[in-house]
Amino acid sequence: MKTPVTVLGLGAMGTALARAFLAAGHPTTVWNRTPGRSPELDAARAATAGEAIAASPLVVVCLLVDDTVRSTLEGIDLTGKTIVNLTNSTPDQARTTAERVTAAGAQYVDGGIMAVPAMIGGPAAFIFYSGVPEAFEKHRADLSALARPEYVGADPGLAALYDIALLSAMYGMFGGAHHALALIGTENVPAEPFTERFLLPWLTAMLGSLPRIADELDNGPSGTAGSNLAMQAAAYDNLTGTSIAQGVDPMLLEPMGGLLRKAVAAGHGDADLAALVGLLRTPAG
Ligand code: FVH
Repeated sequence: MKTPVTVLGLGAMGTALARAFLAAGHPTTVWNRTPGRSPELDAARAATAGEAIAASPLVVVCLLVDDTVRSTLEGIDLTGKTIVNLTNSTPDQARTTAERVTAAGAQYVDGGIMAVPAMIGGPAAFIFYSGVPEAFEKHRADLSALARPEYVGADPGLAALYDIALLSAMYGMFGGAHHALALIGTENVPAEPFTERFLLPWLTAMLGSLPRIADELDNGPSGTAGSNLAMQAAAYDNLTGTSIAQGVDPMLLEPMGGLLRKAVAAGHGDADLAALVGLLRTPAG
């Protein structure tokens, strides 16, 4: 028999998680603050979070924001449970929730979902986990019903750090793409062919340089920069200038221009893009 699981939260993501557990044959109990959500799920319905938690050794929590996780679990006896919290959190929030959950008798594993609801249970989805290693290993196979599990360490804050790093990269990428689409839109260039023929191939080619940047960060520079920062800083003025001339807000472009100028002023004009990473770290970071 498959491990019974409880899912707290039946928003878009919680519903997808419950559906994946059900499809994998797990006896599944669900609870949602507002009753009646996702009536199509063939799961046991609990009237309270406490009743839902009592039903299963493995409890997956997926609510909107972190503080609601703590208020939902407040006062409930969690003895012997494994709490897997897949709610978006900061590393510090995850550590605080881990302390509270541990004090209430459970083992805590935090998670960061790298998927949208439609991807859950499919091959491209993965989830970062961190926290009590024994609890994760005990439920690794159960959690595999949701997405490929990627355990990143015992510190409960690590999964959130990995998650937020990838989300930051995604928003930066979409920010650039959105700016490009706004720019070509000023001359009524249709978005679809531009995206298919130029934007996607260009971004894909540029993403190919990420392993070289990572290698330089880990092992130091190797050879002369093909596209040095002084050249890039000089050309960057044309990006912001064109944006303003075409009536597109340069708000998404400006931070990178500022960072390039800072790098050149700090003597990194001959360096490659990897040199920018160190400049992003504040003294306390
Ligand atoms: N959907 C996505 O694409 C992303 C993918 C990556 C992971 N995120 C994170 O997953 C968390 C849940 O997201 P969601 O998409 O399920 O969000 P909603 O559909 O808006 O559902 C929110 C649920 O949270 C419940 N809730 C809200 N406030 C409270 C509260 N004070 N006490 C108890 N439950 C609460 C809400 O319940 P209700 O409004 O129906 O009563 C929903 O069940 C999130 O961290 C994403 O960042 C999703």
